[in-house]
Amino acid sequence: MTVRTIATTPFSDQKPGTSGLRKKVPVFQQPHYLENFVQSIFNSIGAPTGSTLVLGGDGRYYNREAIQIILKMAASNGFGRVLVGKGGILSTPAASCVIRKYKTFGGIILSASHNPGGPEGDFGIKYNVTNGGPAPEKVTEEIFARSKTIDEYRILEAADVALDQLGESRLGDMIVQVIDPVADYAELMESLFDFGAIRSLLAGGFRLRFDAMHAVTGPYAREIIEKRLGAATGSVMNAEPLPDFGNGHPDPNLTYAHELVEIVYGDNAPDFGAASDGDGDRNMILGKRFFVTPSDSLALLAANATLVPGYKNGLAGIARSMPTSAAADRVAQALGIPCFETPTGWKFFGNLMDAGKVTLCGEESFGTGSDHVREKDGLWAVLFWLNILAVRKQPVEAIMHEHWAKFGRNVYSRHDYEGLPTDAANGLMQHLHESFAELVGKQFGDYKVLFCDDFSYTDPVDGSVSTGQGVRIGFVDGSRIVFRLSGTGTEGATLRIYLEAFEPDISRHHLDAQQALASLIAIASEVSQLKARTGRDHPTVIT
Ligand code: G16
Repeated sequence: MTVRTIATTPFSDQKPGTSGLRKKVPVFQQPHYLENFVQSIFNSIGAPTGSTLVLGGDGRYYNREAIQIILKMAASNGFGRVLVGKGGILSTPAASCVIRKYKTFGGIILSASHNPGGPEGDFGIKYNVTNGGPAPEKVTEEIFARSKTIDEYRILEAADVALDQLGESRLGDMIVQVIDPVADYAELMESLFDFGAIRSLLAGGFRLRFDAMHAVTGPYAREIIEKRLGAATGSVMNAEPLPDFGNGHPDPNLTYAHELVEIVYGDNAPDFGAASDGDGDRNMILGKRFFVTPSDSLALLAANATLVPGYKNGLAGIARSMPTSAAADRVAQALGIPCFETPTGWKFFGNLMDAGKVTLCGEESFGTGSDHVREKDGLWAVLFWLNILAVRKQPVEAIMHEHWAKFGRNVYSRHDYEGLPTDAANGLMQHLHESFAELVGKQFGDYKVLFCDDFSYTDPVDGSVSTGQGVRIGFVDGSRIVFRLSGTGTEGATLRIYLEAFEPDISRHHLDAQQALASLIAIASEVSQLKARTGRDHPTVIT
């Protein structure tokens, strides 16, 4: 086997977004495209010779081919061992778990998360650092810088590695160890949650449906929910991971997980419903005909954490992304613990967790997690809920209403406008920036604007500063509208409008969020000149 050094020229578009580099499959299939990016990762991370790397992906189209290329490049870049999930599979939280457990020199995860897959769909790649979390901005910037000057990459000339049986093989001087993608993760879950209590809940007739959306969590959920916890066979639906996710859009929200939503809102609805995304780090939680917003879910988990063995000693603190509602802040205040507000992106939580400042983290984008790994974790959130339900023995809706009665309700919704022309979306954001001075003090019906800004964050641990993280319009009564462009899309631009109003009045807690937020929705559209600039007056997705 010989190492070949291949001459190449840079691609100008290899800037990682909110979570790694995501592009259409045909972009990644261009000669040298994937190789350039992988070599840029290796060139910038400086792994000592003989280091171990974790490698796996969500099984989407091009996963297997990419794994073979990366293995051959790792073997010619000095790695001593690669732990690769069987069949090339590792969910994002499981990869984080394996990196931490075996103290590897980070890992490469192949996924475009919730974006659709298939030959014309999306593919993605990201590097996670040694703490198991997504690379921080200074690392992704370095990777991008290297990608702009790259002139060669190294790859071993060798036959493909067999990925479908467990065990070790050699690739040049490097060992490839094919591992069970589920085992380490399942063991970690058993150490955090009271599996006995959840087993009794399920044995007592509690019914659930978990929608794996033909993505990576199928094998994990079958093993944990059906096999170890004893849920009825078939409780996990769409459990077979498929390269094109069965032509679906593996985004666990009310629009794209409609099959599950119909079951949970239908006759004979189960007591609990949940879904996860392409790579298993997102979650959606549903009760019988009831949707729990991700912001409320974070607050509820925090308020009930001591009911769960892994968190019985309480929480050090909570962190949430800026557009996530302040429901968790109210819980933190009641518990007397700090609550941090970070930019969007799980990478911003890593330092806070490593420094022991926070235990739970969450984002409105269907992400919840804790310091057990350094990624958000879909199945973990589902098990956390099941553990709480097993202890409290009340329906999801009743638990949520009790929570609101105690803390008040942060009524919340996000409106997404997908596939906008990039110029129109940038123009809209620019217009908002230019309106700051004029907006402050302005009255819109019952709402008076208190402040406008573009969110920036100084990391309290390393002092790094991140600017331009989303336009905020804050009102005198504490309500908020936030505008942000998505950093994970691959087609045009996606505008996200986040709406939040605090409702202390218990007699209004049953109101539908869209109704309760109607005035703010109208204000958002007016101040951004939405219709005139985008031609749209209705969101693609409402959550
Ligand atoms: C990624 C990040 C999340 C972030 C989300 C936001 O999620 O890991 O931390 O909240 O993107 O996406 P956008 O920029 O589109 O609003 P995932 O699940 O896609 O990896």
